[in-house]
Amino acid sequence: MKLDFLKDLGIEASNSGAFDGKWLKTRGGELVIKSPIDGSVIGTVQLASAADYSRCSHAAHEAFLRWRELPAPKRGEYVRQIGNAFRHYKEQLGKLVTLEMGKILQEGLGEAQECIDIADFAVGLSRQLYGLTIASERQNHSMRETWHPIGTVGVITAFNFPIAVWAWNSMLALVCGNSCLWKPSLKTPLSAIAMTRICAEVLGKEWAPLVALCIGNDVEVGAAMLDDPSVPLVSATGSTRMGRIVGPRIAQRFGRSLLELGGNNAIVVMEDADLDLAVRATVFGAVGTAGQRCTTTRRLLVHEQVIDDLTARLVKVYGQCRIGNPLDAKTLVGPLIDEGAALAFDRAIATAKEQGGKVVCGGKRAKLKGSSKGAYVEPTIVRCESVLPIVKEETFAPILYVIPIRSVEAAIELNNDVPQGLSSSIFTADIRKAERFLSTIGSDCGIANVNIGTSGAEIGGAFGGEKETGGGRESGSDSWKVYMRRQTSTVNWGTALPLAQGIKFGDD
Ligand code: UN1
Repeated sequence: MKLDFLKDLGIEASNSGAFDGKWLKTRGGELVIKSPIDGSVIGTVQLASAADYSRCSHAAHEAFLRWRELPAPKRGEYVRQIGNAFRHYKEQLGKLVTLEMGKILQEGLGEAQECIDIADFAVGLSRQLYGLTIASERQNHSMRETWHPIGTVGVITAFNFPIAVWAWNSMLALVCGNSCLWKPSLKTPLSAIAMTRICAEVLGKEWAPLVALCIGNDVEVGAAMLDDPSVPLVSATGSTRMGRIVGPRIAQRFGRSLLELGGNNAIVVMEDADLDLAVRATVFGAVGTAGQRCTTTRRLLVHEQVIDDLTARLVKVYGQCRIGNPLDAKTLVGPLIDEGAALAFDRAIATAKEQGGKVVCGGKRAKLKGSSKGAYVEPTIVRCESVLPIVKEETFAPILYVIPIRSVEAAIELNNDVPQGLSSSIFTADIRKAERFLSTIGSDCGIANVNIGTSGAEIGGAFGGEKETGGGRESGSDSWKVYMRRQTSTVNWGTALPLAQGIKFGDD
């Protein structure tokens, strides 16, 4: 594999895993990074220790104290230049994401584009951090709400989106007047190093500590961040298991957490749906990123009149999906992140069979031409006559459970009958069914779509979900508000001191 492009991104054979405005000489031991494509070594990272973490946190906080005083549109100007730098490096970034995470190149490039998009969004936002004026009940008083920076935003990211989810958080955090401190997945640290280098170059010496980076294990670096009083907000993406640790621990110190955890997303297909669209959306949603998005389609709830037809069409398309090297333009399914993920896939298939599911296609490790050390699996469809216990679990692999339904009401009930609540969609030509799905008595998810799939959201909307998905919202819309503190101010411009609620106190 040609790795020359890594040099353009500043990635070397051995890399420091901590950045506080300078790359530190770290003390946390060496991590060897292997590509999931073929197991080849693509670099090493010197991990950060708890002491390295403290340096990064301190530098980020100091930078914040100065940065918050810069007018927001001026901060936006820096982010504009960062967005342009992302544009400049888009090809290399997309390729690095593919190399390190294993998603196909088209999706790697898509992820780099998502970083560009959120930077652009943040630039506009830097002139729109709008507050509110409120009618005061008291004469000669004015009332308003304003938004202020909060400090250093801790960002914990998962392997499946090595750059985009950090960009959602950090680009907003920067225009809001905060600094960021990133703890990326230990499975994809090189992508984090590349992004940090790009941003640091644009920010220059004065502002580089705003994008601090600390690559280390959960026990030392993760725990330090969760307990760090100078990190008022931690935005964490990962499993529900992780969220159960992160959420309460931050709450313990009255910190704020923004959690984006597991999903178990369903597409509902009604009898009147456009099946061509439903097939395409399902394949992208269930097979894309080898089933490793939190928005991946894991359940297909299909009206009994069309379930056999739709399943047959899907089996045909699944049979044509090429599995292999994700850098190859013809490939649609790359490897899973590692052998552990493939074992989870094996286990889920075995459990589904035990519980009465019928594997309609796939279900095995993929046999590739030539030898490969990657964890390649076949995209799999499991037909279930009812909801099996395994269907309620999120397995980060391309397994789609197909379940019959008789009505839109039954579909909504099943859609909501899982612990997670991230994304959902319905395929129908009937406005009544579509609107019911989106209504108060419809899908209980953070994302509910009509005639498009569950994954591949645009950055303009708020992203996140309910229940065990954690309740956080990041990316577009008014998600920026979680990165700021709100202040309510009442100003008396008169000469009397009337009290609210008409209270008379003393002689007035
Ligand atoms: C994730 O899997 O953590 O909507 C994020 C999507 C992407 C983001 C997924 N834009 O599928």
